[in-house]
Amino acid sequence: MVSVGFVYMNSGPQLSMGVAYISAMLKKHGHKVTLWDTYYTTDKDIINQIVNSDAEIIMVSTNSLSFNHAVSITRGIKKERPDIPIFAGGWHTIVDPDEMINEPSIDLVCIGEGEYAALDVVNDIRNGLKNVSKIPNIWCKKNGNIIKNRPRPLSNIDDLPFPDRDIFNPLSLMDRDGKFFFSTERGCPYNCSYCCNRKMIELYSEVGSSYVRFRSVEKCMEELKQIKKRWNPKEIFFIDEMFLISEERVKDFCKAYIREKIGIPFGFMARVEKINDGIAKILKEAGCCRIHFGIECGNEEMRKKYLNRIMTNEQIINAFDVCKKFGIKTASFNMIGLPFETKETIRDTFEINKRCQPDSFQVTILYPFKGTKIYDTFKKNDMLDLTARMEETYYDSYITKNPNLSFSYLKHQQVFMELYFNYSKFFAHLSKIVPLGMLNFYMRGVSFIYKRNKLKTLISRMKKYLPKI
Ligand code: B12
Ligand code: SF4
Repeated sequence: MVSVGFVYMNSGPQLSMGVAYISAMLKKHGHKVTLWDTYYTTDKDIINQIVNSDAEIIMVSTNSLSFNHAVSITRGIKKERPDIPIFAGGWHTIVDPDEMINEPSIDLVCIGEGEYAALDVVNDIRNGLKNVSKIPNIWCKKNGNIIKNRPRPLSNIDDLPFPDRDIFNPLSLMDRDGKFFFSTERGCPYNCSYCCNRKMIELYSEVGSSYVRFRSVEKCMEELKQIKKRWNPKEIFFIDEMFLISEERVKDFCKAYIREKIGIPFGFMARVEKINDGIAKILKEAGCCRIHFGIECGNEEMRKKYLNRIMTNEQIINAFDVCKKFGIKTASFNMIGLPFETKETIRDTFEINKRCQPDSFQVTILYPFKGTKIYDTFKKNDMLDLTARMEETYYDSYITKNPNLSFSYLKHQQVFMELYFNYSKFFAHLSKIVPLGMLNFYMRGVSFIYKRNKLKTLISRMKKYLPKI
């Protein structure tokens, strides 16, 4: 048995499905896993506790936004305990493994999915990590050199043990609205320019593996029944990139959901092209209560040119109408601050949402991640400002410069739209008295206060107690 310390860079109180799967795999093979979660513990406490623990290896899971924070923790640990190997994985390692392995406090990185790679590394600990330079998916340092092993062909997700939710703080198991995360699939076949998914597709095509993989309906039902018995959540949310990829599978899934009497309302994210009356009816009968759609940008041309999202406004409107018809709630996800965005294209995003009337709405200022096509577009056009503000969520990070629009204009439009659509009935009444342009102008004061982090967090926490207007 090896004692593993896992540091999870958590910007919200949310579990990481990746950490949960890796922990399950390690525990299944007799290892001990202790989690340190940055949402609940200060860096100082994490470092102190780890250096005084029995951990024989430290694993760190970080995305790109929390990379700097992760490094400040790994450096703190390395300073006190240079003898403990530090092993990093997660999305920043996937999009920029070079930056990760060149960080002096990191000894090993995992360039893709981690369950089997982590197991091989942990099994090699007692051997003094002599074999790591041969473990697929692992990059490591040896005698001053960096060894870059090939990717490991992808596994069948049905062969993995069910994710270990027990290592997390129970508050992380559900989001603020009580949605319990569940995974039925991995990967997505689309190629949106701002999505890191492409990195995984490219990585695994090198070894002939398809990144898009499904769990069998039987395995999903078995895990769902366990979850129902143990936690009985009021809603399940499938965190799959693409729950609706295969209509046939969704039909089988829904039939089984009814047959096995799971009975918990569920929701998921989907592409608008994938919804129609037939599938919506089946979903509704099985208990589907909400679908999250990415509209992203209301201007068709811009959506296609810069985001590589090839869908029409008509398809978007139809998806929202179909959901409304079947009583399925909708959420709309949007981005502003696209390359060469103008006031008019932001207005298009506003208008399409006004037409779609989502039940909930989110708009972020586009944050281009390294390794994505849109990052290259911003870079090529000298529209990146890497000295700019970076926080651990993309709601508060902004690293682009737009030739047409200032940051404060974008921020104001973000806040205006968030308030307008999340309190749409109130604003619909108000805009009968005050013209929309004027309303938008007078909201500047509100958005200035709202964008101060503390107030924003407070409002989002209070949201669930506020009456829906
Ligand atoms: C569902 C989802 C969410 C959910 C649940 C997230 C969760 N923590 O599980 C919610 C909505 C909460 C969410 C939030 C965020 N997300 Co998100 N999310 C996803 C999505 C669609 C699926 C994630 C998933 O569950 N995958 C399946 C699991 C099994 O895989 P995994 O978590 O990647 O873990 C595997 C590997 O990464 C690796 N691994 C991970 N950690 C480690 C550690 C070690 C030591 C090793 C060896 C391996 C390893 O092994 C794991 C198992 O194979 C991905 C897109 C995608 N393609 O994955 C985006 C994605 C991961 N999210 C992203 C982002 C940016 C965020 C936020 C920062 C957004 C924000 N709020 O600003 C937050 C951060 C959340 C946090 N807790 O800190 C980006 C990350 C980009 C990047 N370069 O960093 C992605 C890739 C989307 C994108 N833009 O392309 N997200
Ligand atoms: S549809 Fe979603 S998951 Fe798929 S590539 Fe586009 S943004 Fe990524």
